[in-house]
Amino acid sequence: MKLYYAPDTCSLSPHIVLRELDLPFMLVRVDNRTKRSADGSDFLTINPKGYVAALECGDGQVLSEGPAIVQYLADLKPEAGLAPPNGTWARSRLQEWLNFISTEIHGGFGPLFNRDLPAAARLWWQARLEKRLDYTARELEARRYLVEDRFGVADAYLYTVLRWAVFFDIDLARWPALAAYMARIAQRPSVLAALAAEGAISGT
Ligand SMILES: N[C@@H](CCC(=O)N[C@@H](CS)C(=O)NCC(=O)O)C(=O)O
Repeated sequence: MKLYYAPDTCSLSPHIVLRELDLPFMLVRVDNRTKRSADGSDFLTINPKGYVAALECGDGQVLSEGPAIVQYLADLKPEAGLAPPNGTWARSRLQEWLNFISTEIHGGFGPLFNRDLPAAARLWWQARLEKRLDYTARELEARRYLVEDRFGVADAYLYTVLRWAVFFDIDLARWPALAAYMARIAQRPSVLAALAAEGAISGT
């Protein structure tokens, strides 16, 4: 398998999952500005949507959309327990979290990356995002991980997007449960190895 990634982006989530599962894979870095891949390919021929992550699955199939990729990977090795079995209540709970992280947190950070965003709009988006963080922190006051209280693919994704807080001076220490969660996940060997391999630059 080949994971197309860019440092400090959402592709860290499937990267962590690949390492958690100890699956064989190659990393291919994408320049998000030029849409060229480090292996020389035009990334738009790999993922016409033009964004990471994309997973080339080895049979010519390319899967995009982080929440789909991490579930695909987890289902390759169900015994690792990174996602509950399909058809169970816990799997629906996982999908609820993945969708929330994708639309409300990942999508909530999105406009903040726009340097031309007017200040009033920036404040509005940041306040909205912080409400989502309030909710997430309340959930994590009661448990260590998002689903079934064991590390899983939703945690890889939440960790990945919460790392972006540092770019916008959003201090996660305001939410002790989130700060503790980030510190806990940052210690995982899969996370340390993925960050080192990507040469990631942000703080957490
Ligand atoms: N819906 C996609 C969004 C992926 C996404 O936002 N990728 C960003 C990095 S976090 C990207 O590569 N952006 C480059 C661009 O849009 O040109 C997913 O969940 O995988």
